[in-house]
Amino acid sequence: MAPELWYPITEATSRGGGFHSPFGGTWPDLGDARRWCDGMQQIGVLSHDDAQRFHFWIEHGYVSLPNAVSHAAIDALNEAVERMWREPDSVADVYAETYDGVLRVERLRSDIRDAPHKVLDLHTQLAAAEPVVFAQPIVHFLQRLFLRPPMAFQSLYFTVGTKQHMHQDTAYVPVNSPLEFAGVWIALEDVQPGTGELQYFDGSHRIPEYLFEGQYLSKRSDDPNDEAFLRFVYERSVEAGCELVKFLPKKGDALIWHASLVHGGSQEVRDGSTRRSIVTHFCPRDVMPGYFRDGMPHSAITTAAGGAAYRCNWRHDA
Ligand SMILES: O=C(O)CCC(=O)C(=O)O
Repeated sequence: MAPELWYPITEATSRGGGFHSPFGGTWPDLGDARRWCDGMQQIGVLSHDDAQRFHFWIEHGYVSLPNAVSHAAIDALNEAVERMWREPDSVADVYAETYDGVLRVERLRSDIRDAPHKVLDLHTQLAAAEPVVFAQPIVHFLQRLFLRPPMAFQSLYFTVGTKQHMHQDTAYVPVNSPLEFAGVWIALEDVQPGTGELQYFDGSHRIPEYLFEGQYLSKRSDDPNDEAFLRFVYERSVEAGCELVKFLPKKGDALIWHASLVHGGSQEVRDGSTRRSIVTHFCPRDVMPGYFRDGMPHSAITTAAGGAAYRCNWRHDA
C-alpha cells in the first residue's frame, strides 16, 4: 500500500509574509517581520542591539539614536553654515526654499536668513555636513533597514522650528519604490520645549493609506491642495490611538522615521528661539528619487562614508 504522504499543517509558521501595503516597503514592513528580525540576529546579520531597535521600529515606526553624531562634527557644521551665511557666494550651489505665503526655491542670499526658509541639500554642498549626515550609527542602521547601501537624496537644514503640519513624507518625497525610504533628523543643538520641536504620532506608520487621485502615495508637485490629506492623516492617527510625542533631543541625537510615520513641527515657537537641525532622506542606492524620473537633469551619484553610502541631489540650476 502507498504510504500516506499528506499531513495537515495545524500550526503554520508563516502567515503569508506579504507587505502591509500594496506599495511594498522595507523588510520590517513584512507581515512576518519579527521572524525575519529574530532570524537575522541568529545568523549575525543583526546584533542584539540592532534587533531590539528593529522590533521597536516594527511597532512604533521610528528609532532614536542617542549620541549618534559627535559634538565636534556638529560644531564644524554649524561654523561652516555661519560662514556660508556671511559669504553665500563662497559655496557653489546652495539653494533655499522660502515660504512667505508663496513657496519658492532661490539661490542662497544673506537676507534669506531672516525669513522663514529651509536650506536645501547641504549634504552635497558642504564638506562639513558629511561626518554629520553620514555618522556611523546612522549609516549602520540604514544599511540594515534597506539591506543594501543607503543613498542620501534630499536634505533640509533648519535654524528655527518649521511649524510644519503633521504629514507623511510619502506625499512630498516621491521615490520609485514609494515606501523604501526613511527620514533622519539630527539635533544640531539641545532642543528646548517651545522651539517648534519635532513631533510625531507613535505607531502612525500603520494607519490606512491616503491615495492622491485615488492611486498614488505622492502628491503632484503642481497640486497646491493637501488639506484633505493632512486632515486624513491627523484624524486616522488620533482614531488609531497613536500618542503624540514631542522629540526633545540633545545635541547629536538622531531620530530615524518610517516613510509613513505622521510627523511635523510643533506650532509653538518662542520668538528668537532656535532649533538647529538637519533632516536627510535616504533610500537604497538602487531606488530612484522622483527627480531622476522623466528625464529630469540631476547631479551625479557619489560615494560617501568611505564607500558605505551614497549621495545625490537635485540640480536646481539645470
Ligand atoms: O523638523 C521639523 O519641524 C519637521 C521636519 C519635517 O517634517 C520633514 O522634514 O519632513
